[in-house]
Amino acid sequence: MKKISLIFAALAIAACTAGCSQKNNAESTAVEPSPADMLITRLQAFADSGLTAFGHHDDTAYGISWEYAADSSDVKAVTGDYPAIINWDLGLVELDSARQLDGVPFDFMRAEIAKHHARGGINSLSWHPVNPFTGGSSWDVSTGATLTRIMADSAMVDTLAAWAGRAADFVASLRDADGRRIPVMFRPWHEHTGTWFWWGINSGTPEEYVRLWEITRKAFDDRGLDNVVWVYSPDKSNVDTYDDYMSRYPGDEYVDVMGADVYHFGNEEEFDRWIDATLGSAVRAAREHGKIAALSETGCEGLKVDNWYMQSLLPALQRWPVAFVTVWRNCPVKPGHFYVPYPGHPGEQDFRDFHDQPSIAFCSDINEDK
Ligand code: BMA
Repeated sequence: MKKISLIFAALAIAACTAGCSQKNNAESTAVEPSPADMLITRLQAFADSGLTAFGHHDDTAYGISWEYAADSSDVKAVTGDYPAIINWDLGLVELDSARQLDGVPFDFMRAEIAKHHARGGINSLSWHPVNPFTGGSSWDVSTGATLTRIMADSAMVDTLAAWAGRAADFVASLRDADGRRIPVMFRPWHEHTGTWFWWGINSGTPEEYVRLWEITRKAFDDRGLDNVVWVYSPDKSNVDTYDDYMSRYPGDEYVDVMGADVYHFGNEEEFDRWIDATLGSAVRAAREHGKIAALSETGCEGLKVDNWYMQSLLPALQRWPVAFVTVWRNCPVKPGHFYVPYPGHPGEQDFRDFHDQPSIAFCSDINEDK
């Protein structure tokens, strides 16, 4: 309850501020804020209230020992509540596939996004497109200077623009029961400071990376989309300083959220150092550029660290308060590939304790109808 009243107080202030500035403009007629603006206001209200919304990838699609079971969620099974944010991945949308790269049917995803929106939750999207030269996965870096080669080849640029258009068409198809566009966060070209994706740091110049954002954004703007909140998310790799974090920043006109992708590989000291360098830079960038900060991807695969949520994640969020945090998926078919405790896992109580923190928000905490 405490969490909800905090958010609503902040939302009321945000709404009043927007309303007041409009009244000062004699020419202005009452303009409905776009779905994207409303989501930004909501995220800003979390940040202003000292709340971090918790997110989980593919939460209602599958979990440990279940797949595509109506309204199921490992997070809900353990805490009694859905995550505030569900992330979905668009990989293979660019090829017009019926299922994304981990097998989730796009029709199912679209329906789940509408359901989560209806229950007051927030949806976000990542995208692992294939390598346009080989048709191999996002991790296929065999083509060397891939970004440089794409940008020097107008047919390839056209291919990428068409692919971004397919991602945009999917986003355009996200509608609530009244036919209104559902707001989503979109986090394209993520972890670009790493070397594992074909758009990574060794694949081209900063300018060529920024071109990717321009091509992508144009496809969305050409379709008149007004429901997208854009997230920039460097990985901790090759980010020691603020300048490293900002080195491939596409610009304020392209970004709403300053993210950071930082995983825990079992060493606390290392995790803390990465968090301070990368998430610390995201928080500073958000402050200096008037954006929202987030820990856009994190987790400890297989929860090999006892009490990871309370002992590692919570202290990181206390040092660097951000509007949201997202952990990766609970995969039923890759043994040990999970990031939240499931029923019967020894970390259940730790995760419930994390859920109960006054600074951490799950779905019912952010539902404005409650
Ligand atoms: C990775 C793993 C893979 C998956 C990919 C895209 O982190 O979870 O199994 O295919 O993300 O979702």
